[in-house]
Amino acid sequence: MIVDIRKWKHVFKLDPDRDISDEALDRLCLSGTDAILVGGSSGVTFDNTVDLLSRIRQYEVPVALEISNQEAIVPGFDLFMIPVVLNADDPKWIVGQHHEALKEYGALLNWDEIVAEGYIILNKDATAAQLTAARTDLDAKDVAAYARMADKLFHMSIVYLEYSGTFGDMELVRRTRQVLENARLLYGGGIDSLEKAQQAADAADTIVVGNIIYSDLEQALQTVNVNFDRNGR
Ligand code: 1GP
Repeated sequence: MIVDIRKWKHVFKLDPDRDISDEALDRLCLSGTDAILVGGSSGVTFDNTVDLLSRIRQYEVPVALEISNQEAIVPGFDLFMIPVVLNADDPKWIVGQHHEALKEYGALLNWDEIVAEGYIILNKDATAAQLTAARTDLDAKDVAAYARMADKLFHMSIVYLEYSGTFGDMELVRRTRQVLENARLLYGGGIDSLEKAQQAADAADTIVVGNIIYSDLEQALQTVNVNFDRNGR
């Protein structure tokens, strides 16, 4: 399946390391979301990723893998998303892991199925922030500079503002989106209601809904009803 991420507005992110019932998965996959993104910051293995992929594959919804470790690269996804953490202090998360993976698999990859994501992690308490030693104390100008770096310097198709676990600063999200010319702005973090989904949708191009799936499925499903026509793109 050829996947066009430019059409994605709403995405559910599922963590292979967390349990989800068949019934919940059924409702998520049939919800009308644009895609399911599989990924997590810890405990992601080849086995739990294969298991989740095979369950999602019973549905027509596009499914992408956000690769966070080399051992959990599972073939068969529609798209592979590679985070490059622009504000990581540990270079392993900017180019180090990528270098290792390309040494191993570089000649085998189908580049049409791969996109780089310029990640900017902004919640200092998020597991991903700690893992990558991200510098999260950034103002709007800092974030804009990283966003332009991803968009104009590195020609990445995605800039991902990651507030995982907390709802972010929507004014900063809006301002960041304004500096992008080609890249799509994904926002993720703390969307736990339709109201917050709408605020994020008014500021970003695509919203990513994660944790609430596991704590309040009904609220998570509500977020699909967000209206994207209000943000002028
Ligand atoms: C996590 O950006 C996603 O990578 C979504 O964040 O889990 O806080 O919804 P939440």
